[in-house]
This record gives sequence, structure tokens and C-alpha cells, in this order.
Amino acid sequence: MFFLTSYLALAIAHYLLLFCNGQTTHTVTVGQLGSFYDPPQLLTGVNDTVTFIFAGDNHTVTQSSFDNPCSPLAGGFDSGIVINSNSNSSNAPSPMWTIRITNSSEPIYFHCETGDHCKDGMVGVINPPNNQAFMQFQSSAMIATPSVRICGSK
Ligand SMILES: [Cu+2]
Repeated sequence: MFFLTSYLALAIAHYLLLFCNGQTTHTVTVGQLGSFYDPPQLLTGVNDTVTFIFAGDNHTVTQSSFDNPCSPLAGGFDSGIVINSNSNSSNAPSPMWTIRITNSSEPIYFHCETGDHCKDGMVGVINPPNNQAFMQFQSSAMIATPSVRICGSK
């Protein structure tokens, strides 16, 4: 009982700490009903988290760069291919993957590595530098040569 009580106290303290620091949890839905990233662009603060909810099957969240939208950024983050075999069931929980933002002044570009998804426009940006950045990034993705990852490789 003591154990449970102290755990609860810790959990509440942790929650209050998060709350007091003004951190925000953002969510991005991935591949729901054949869509891409929703929303495809968002603004965050430092220490905010962005949780990607893989509603669809067989997608990735892979960091890239404005100049090479469909190629993994060296040293960047990568969710790997996320399989959601329950993607056709609205009741089943979807796999989630979270990143924490350590620098909110630097735009973070990302794309999906699966098949032609990037070339089809499956890209996103966190903290875009201006209103046009996402559209420009998506346009260049759609003419880029993607580094296609076949499901199960890498
Ligand atoms: Cu995808």
C-alpha cells in the first residue's frame, strides 16, 4: 500500500512538474485511412513531445532535410517501419512513437521511407521557418528520388 501511495505521489509530482514547465504533448496521426501525417506541420516549444500515432500500417517517421526530403538525415531520428496489423480496426490501440524537441528554433523535417510514400507527398515539418516551408518541402519531395525501403529490410 505504501508502495502504491508513493508511486501515486511521484506520478502526481511528475505531472505537476510537466504542467508547471508548460510542456505540451503534440500528437500526429500517421496513415489514418490512407492519409499521410496529420497535421503535417506543427509548432512546438523546447521539451515538448511529439507522439506519432500509427493508425495506418507500414509507415515510418524518418528525419530528413529540406534539401533532401526523401533521404534519411545522417544521425537523424528514425522510427523504423511500424507495423499496425490492427489498422483496419477502430477499436484496437495504435502503436505510438515519441520524440522530444530539444531545439525549437531549428526546423525538423521528416518523411516516410516506405515505398513511394515520400514521393507521393508523405512528409512533415516541425517548427517550419515560414508559412511556405511545408509546401516547398512537399513539392521537392514529390520530384525527389526516394531512398525506398522495402518492408523488412534495414
Ligand atoms: Cu508511409
